[in-house]
Amino acid sequence: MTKSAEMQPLNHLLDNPLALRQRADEDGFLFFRSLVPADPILSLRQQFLQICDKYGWIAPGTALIDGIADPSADEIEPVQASGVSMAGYQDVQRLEAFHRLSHHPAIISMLETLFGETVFAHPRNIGRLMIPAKCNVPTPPHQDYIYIQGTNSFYSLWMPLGNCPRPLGGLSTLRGSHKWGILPTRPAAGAGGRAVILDDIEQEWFEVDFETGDALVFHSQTIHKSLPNLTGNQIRLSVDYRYQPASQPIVQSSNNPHGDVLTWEEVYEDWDSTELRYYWKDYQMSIEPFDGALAER
Ligand SMILES: O=C(O)CCC(=O)C(=O)O
Repeated sequence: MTKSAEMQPLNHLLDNPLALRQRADEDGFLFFRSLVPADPILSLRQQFLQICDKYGWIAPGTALIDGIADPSADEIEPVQASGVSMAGYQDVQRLEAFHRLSHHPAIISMLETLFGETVFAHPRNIGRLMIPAKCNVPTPPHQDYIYIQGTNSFYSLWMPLGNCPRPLGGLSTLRGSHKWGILPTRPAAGAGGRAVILDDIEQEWFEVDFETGDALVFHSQTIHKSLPNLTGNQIRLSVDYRYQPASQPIVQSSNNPHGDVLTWEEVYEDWDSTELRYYWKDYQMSIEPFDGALAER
């Protein structure tokens, strides 16, 4: 049986580490309203949409900030489940503000409370510009662990760049699923290319109408999926970032740009600041091999 329920904001637990950890342990996800101030999010939204505009994916005569797709965007061949072409996604990866947002003090402070130790922000950040075109289908139910590995104590943070009510296709999580182990998968369309097999499992999916600044944080093994974009013409813009306790091992690819679409040198070419360049080299972390078979079992 499949049910859906509303995610409840947990901002009141931000100064109560034990209660926050208990909730994460019980449910496998945490939802916060207005965790991050709107300014850096809306500024990044603008930058993502300028990239869409550069490639002609914005409907002429519409306000850029509304993110209304041009029907010609149907011809895009998206890379790395980013929703956009290789050239467009390389432009996203070059954005300093995109990488900087993953280090926002409000995010790091929340994760320090959750982990109770130094937080390591993976530099392999993912941006999604989900144009409602035939090439972009909803993200199937999956567990991030099989794609990331290293440690199962990492958490993913998903944040829309702007309001994301349910019909725009926000993220939905399956409560308690982080305790079910690594589930078998089958090939599926959408991000990751595989779906967890849930045929006989009773499922309680949690959803919410996301607003600018809201963040969903979930355990590496929590099953999650996106809702379908039912708007017909609005682009769903979001980021997903990953974090782990700095004492835990990591795989090498988590320190590479997502999808290896550029080298770090190329990513950094036009950055104003040097502060975040190669920051992960300052951490002494043990490097684990990536198990390719696990990603396809
Ligand atoms: O944004 C999406 O559609 C997928 C995001 C996701 O799977 C994740 O954050 O791990």
